Amino acid sequence: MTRNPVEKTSVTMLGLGAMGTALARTWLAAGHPLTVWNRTPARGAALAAEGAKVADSAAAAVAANTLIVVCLLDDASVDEALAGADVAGRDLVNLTTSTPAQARARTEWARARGARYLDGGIMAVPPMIGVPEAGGYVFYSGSREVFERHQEVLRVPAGTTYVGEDAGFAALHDVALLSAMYGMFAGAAHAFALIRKEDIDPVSLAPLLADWLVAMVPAVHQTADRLRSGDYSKGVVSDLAMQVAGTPTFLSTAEQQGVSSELLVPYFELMRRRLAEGGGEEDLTGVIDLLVR
Ligand code: FVH
Repeated sequence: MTRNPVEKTSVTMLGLGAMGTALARTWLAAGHPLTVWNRTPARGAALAAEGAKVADSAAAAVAANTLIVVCLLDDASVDEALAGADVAGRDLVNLTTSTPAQARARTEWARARGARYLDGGIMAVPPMIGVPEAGGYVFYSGSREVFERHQEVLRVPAGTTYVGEDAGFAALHDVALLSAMYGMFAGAAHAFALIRKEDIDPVSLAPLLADWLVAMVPAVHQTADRLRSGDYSKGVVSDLAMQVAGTPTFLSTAEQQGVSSELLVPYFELMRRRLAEGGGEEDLTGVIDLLVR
């Protein structure tokens, strides 16, 4: 049974951590009959009070419905949780953070057991779930059939962005975006470190920093266009030769401020290598080719 009288799809949710609980709540609130399971049963109590059925095993939760959503700590916990479950005939949607290789292997795992598989990468934190204006969404990849069949249900907690039939692509997009985010956080950390010992209020730097980062964001579109065309020099405003010439200023300033330059040095080193290879008239796009082994 996967439909109730008002045609809301029944959902099974495996994993009631911070994210699983947030997801589960949105389906309950939207009127979807919900069966939940969590390794530590106490975490299901609040959802039971809100109307969820609590299964006493992952196998029982999987047996209850066709649509099975999994949101556990990592790929190993998915293995452990599903070890005794019969997933044949199920639509398995796995929102556990994994690597592309783990997602592809999980597709084969599901296929061998007669299940259809859709992988997901969540671009949101729990408070953004069920709050459309927060802008959170989930990358999906793998079975297009599963995605299209359940799109309405999957859209309840957060937006959906399908990125292809290769099950590894959702994880790859997820990790790509989060990697860029860590680069941005690293740059911001260095900026705050530079002013840390001065009479400059971090709160006054913050809006300047945020506005500057936003002003630089369109550069990612130029980078993408250059990667596609293969021409890294056309229309370049700030060329690599000029930028490398400026790097000693950044390193000396860090030194004078008593700040480690360990976050900057690896990137500057790549810029220097690309310049040495003859990329002086390019922008920074050539660094990407040095990273790809
Ligand atoms: N929370 C966040 O900010 C991020 C946002 C982006 C996506 N991530 C990913 O979502 C997955 C789940 O994250 P979470 O926030 O729900 O994580 P926890 O609150 O730590 O809950 C972990 C759940 O996993 C269960 N679990 C752990 N190990 C096992 C196992 N061996 N067998 C069965 N279940 C396991 C754990 O159960 P319990 O400790 O309560 O018994 C929780 O249900 C994750 O991939 C993030 O990267 C969240």
